[in-house]
Amino acid sequence: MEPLNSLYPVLAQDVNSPTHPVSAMDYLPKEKLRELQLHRLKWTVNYAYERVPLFRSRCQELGVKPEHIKTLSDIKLLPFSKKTDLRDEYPMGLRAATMDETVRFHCSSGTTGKPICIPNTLADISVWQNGAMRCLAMYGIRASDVLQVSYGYGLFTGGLGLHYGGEGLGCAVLPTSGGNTERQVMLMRDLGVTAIACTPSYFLRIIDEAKRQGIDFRKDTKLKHGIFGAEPWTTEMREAIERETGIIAHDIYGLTEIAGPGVAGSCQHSNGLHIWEDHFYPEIIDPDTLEPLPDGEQGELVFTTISRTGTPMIRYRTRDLTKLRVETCQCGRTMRVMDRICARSDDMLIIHGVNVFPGQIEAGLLRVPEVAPHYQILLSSTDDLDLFEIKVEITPEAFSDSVRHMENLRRRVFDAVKTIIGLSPRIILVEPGSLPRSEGKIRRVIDNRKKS
Ligand code: DLL
Repeated sequence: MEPLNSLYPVLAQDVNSPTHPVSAMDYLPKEKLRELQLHRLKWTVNYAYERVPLFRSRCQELGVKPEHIKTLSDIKLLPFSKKTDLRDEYPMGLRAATMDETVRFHCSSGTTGKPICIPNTLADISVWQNGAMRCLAMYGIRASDVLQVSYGYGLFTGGLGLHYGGEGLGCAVLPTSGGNTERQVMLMRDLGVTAIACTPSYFLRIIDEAKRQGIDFRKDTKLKHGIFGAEPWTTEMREAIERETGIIAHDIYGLTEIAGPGVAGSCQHSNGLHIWEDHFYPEIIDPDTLEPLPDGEQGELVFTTISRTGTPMIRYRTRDLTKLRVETCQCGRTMRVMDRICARSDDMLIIHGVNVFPGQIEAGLLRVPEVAPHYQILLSSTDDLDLFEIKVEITPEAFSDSVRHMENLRRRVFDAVKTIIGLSPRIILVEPGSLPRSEGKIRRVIDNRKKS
């Protein structure tokens, strides 16, 4: 008898090929891709103009009409949108779909003020699932994999996004959500989990717990893949995780406003992420002049959703800083690659007049082999002086009672950071396990400086 599963072509094992329905779009010839993007862009602009009053009135202020969009580069005629628009129009001012067409809300809290709320239609959920499935397929994940989803489920998009992606590929999904780390590790081992999806910082917490239980990832688990994102993390962090556990640490990117996890993902050939451009049209702009920048130049990432109907977002300023690569990827996918995102413009710290991103500090710290991937950046002020301190955990093997050894190590950590940022922070080496851990997105910067 024909097995029931064969009715679903996505469950085939050779999913990662140009002929497979999940991955085929990844390889769409460039001219076909541009044609499709233009068609979808025109459709989206017409749709949003008709249904979203704020977009229509902004276009009218600029004297732009949907029929002015004739080529992809005409996108620059359109107005930008920002997180504050979603806040100002809270809860549903940018919604294009009716309540009948809406099937799910996702919200993100942000750090201050009102949350943003994004209504999704069934078609949106399917576009998003498609993005997540294509990422997982690209990582090498198949129907035979057991996928533990340790991103939070709920208003946050991490849990449900990876859940739908995993189920769509036919994986056995273990929806643990975040927290209860002791049980997470037990289930990982007992159910033969082969892939885990969570924030990189939560995975560090899971590594600690596995050590506490005497579990060796290489010998006692079947874990092969980590699907990490939702917060900036550096190449150095990726290497530290891979060294420690023997897994491959893949990068997944997304944001609530545009879909959720699965807007872009890393492939094995580039230390960057393919953007699923058939749904999410990327631009890089100069954040000061707002002018589009050519591929290869670093700036702010802007997305236009070209196949979403619940809340179409047009020229949405993400605040994430990156560049689009000029060269095509060796893997053969035609979808453009962006550099991994190690910084957001709103995370930039100005210390003693110098612009510093936490990722630069992380990169410096993790170049010292004795440093564990746990650190905290502390900023405070006395009188008019900024105090800049970094607390750093070191590995249990490197921790010692010898004052000379520790002072030597402290000096090397200081030099590694100073080389990158050009500033002289006070480095405080702390005991393994003493800094706070996170179950979701971690907060590594504590800025208690007086605001002027
Ligand atoms: O963090 C969606 C997500 C869930 C992505 C799970 C990946 C995995 P938001 O809470 O709306 O959505 O936060 C979006 O998180 O603008 C970036 O600043 C940051 N971010 C997301 N993925 C990455 C990544 C989810 N791979 C914001 N690398 C984005 C760096 C990331 N930053």
